[in-house]
Amino acid sequence: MATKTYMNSAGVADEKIAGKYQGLSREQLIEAYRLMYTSRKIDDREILLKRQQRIYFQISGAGHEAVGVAAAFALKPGHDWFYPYYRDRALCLALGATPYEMFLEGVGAADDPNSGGRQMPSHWSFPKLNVVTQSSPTGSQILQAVGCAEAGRYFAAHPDAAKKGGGDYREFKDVTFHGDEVTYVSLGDGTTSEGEFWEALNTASNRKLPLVFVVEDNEYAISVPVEVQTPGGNISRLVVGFPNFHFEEVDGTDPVETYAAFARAAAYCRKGNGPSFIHAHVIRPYSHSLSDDERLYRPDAERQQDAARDPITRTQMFLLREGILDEKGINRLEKQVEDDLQAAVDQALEAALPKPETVTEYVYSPYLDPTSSAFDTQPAVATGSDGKKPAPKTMADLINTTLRDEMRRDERIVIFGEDVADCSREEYLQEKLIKGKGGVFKLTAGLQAEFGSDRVFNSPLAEANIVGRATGMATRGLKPVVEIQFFDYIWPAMMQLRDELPLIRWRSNNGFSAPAVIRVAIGGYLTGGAIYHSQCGESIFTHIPGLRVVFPSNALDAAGLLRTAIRCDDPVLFLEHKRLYRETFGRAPYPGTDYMVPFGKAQVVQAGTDISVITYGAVVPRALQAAQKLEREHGVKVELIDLRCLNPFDWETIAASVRKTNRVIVAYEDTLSWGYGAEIVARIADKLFDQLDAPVRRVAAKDTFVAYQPILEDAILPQVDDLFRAMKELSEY
Ligand SMILES: Cc1ncc(C[n+]2csc(CCOP(=O)(O)OP(=O)(O)O)c2C)c(N)n1
Ligand SMILES: [Mg+2]
Repeated sequence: MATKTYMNSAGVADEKIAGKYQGLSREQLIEAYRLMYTSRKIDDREILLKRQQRIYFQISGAGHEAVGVAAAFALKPGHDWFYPYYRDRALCLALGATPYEMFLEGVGAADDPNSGGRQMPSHWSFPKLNVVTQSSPTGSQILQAVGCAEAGRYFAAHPDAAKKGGGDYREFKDVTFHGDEVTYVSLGDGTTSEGEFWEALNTASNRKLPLVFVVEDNEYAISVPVEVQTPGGNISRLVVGFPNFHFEEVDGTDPVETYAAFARAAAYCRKGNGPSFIHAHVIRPYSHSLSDDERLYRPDAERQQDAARDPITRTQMFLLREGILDEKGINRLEKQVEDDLQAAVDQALEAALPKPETVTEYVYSPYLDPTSSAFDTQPAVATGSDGKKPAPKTMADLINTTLRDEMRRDERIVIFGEDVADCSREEYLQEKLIKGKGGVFKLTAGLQAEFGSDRVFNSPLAEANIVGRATGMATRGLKPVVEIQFFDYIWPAMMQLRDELPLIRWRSNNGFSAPAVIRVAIGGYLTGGAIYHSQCGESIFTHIPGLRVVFPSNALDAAGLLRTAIRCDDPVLFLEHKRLYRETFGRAPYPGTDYMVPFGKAQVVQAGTDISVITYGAVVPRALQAAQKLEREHGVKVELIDLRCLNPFDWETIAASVRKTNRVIVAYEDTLSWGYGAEIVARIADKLFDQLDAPVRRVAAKDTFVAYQPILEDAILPQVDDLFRAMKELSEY
């Protein structure tokens, strides 16, 4: 097919790559063939090794080799950034990864640079080359690539932000950036059906980001043909409406033409014109993976048609036809590749395997422990000139002030989310026509006005977009502190939250990390909040290894824990109870610019001897009321424990309390069954069985959603009376 280059909407003319072979030298063409052939032969060796059960999975890059080599020739490893997918073996080889490193991943060796035996083969991660750890969910890399491109641009505009800071995560996060860098992201034709692909096009287009999107179109997603995924069967036709893009549609089995397309695309991005989109038509000669047999859904004739376009034979014929290599030269090159691969396989099969006791290494940062005393500081409340202490502030106020002070301290912090900006139409702010919004709960009010629109800005209404971009930014060393407007709407971001953000460090064996903060407004007791503005569900997130989960119940803790979340080196889900934002309970004067509460340290709200009540969030003030009433009316002394942080949680404080009182209730706002309390109760039953004088009780919401009518809401959520009754019953047991 002929390459189609579309004029971009900015009207900038395409870069012409001069000379024969689109500017590639004869040596480069030979090298291209060597890399492509190596890639194919690695696949062949892996297939053999899999059949011999010496590796455990195989997915090939066969048919996609020309695209990878062409891209690598037009881009720069260690300078540009790469979010490839599993078919990009040739890309990684051409960027500088070695066959030995690839075989190490196949055997799952300790020294596998991709993951140290944690990921399947072809899940690339080469920190030295700026190839960022890749996962298995199709398309989840795309929004992260957007965030990566945004980070590069941010550091170019704020070079001081890249400096190593002291006393927080910045000590362990080296930042590199180049003003003309480009981010490469690739995906298959089937993956264009994922919503995150479209969310990424949206932001890349809107922000004119230097991103090269590459769709490697082999016309199949396992057994599903392209016309089922893509209306009309051609993705190029669907995306042309996106402004600011440069588009290329190319025969991706032709390395020379594909190189030219990449060179034009990269030049367009480097100039700052916007993103590029390369649609490369390729083939898939080896079935989807070794677990698939394409003969079940593709007739021979179709497969033969593909085979006629095989990029390996095509390029070999090209070299012969052009007199660049003769048959002898080809044979010599191929023999050399095969000998080298044999040596690499032999070496990889001898490589040391990872030790079982290392499995939990790098779930969290090995450098900075947010439970340590480094994050334990005292409030410093400034007294006014009149000698008076400042007025107590609400949780909402203190979160806002903490964000502001941390942004002043650390230029790497950026804030985005839905409605978090004061006003996206900056001129209204500048002309002082409006006051500005700053979040639906006003938690980010005034931050855009102080720090500017490149540090505080609105995202599109798309939650995966928020978390995916934050992950990419954090990988590069920024500290995104993003907002999910309502916990009830966190679910579109669930793939990013469950399979990406918390896993970046572990799955790359500490090659990369992404310590972002996700602030989420959560919870009910709102009177009228109903089903979709009242949900809890924190246990779904405490169940994710690698994610810290925090849930403060008062203003002082919110300030201290938020500062710890921002300065620490792990991803944090920071849950803010909407009902507590402006509550009278738990107000506090601003505790100063360095106040921190360590993670995993509970607060004993009131000491007692008769029952332990373990809770957190909006149940804390309710349990306190019930406990006070119980003491007043029945003389029962409740020890009330506010966990404050749910992962990690403070087992020592719980255990000490249960040893003292021998009776325990775990109370939480979420639905009773399978909730956060289940884990705490199970631990108590397991570890403290002989300390108990009564069954371990839970008080929680009914197993339903929160209803709109206040009578129903009251009946569903745990109330002071429910807590009182349970405490009284247990004290009498
Ligand atoms: C979110 C998600 N859904 C399903 C899968 C299973 N799966 C793996 S690859 C694949 C097909 C991908 O097709 P395409 O994007 O065209 O890439 P190709 O393999 O053809 O290069 C599917 C369905 C997955 N990995 N992730
Ligand atoms: Mg495909």
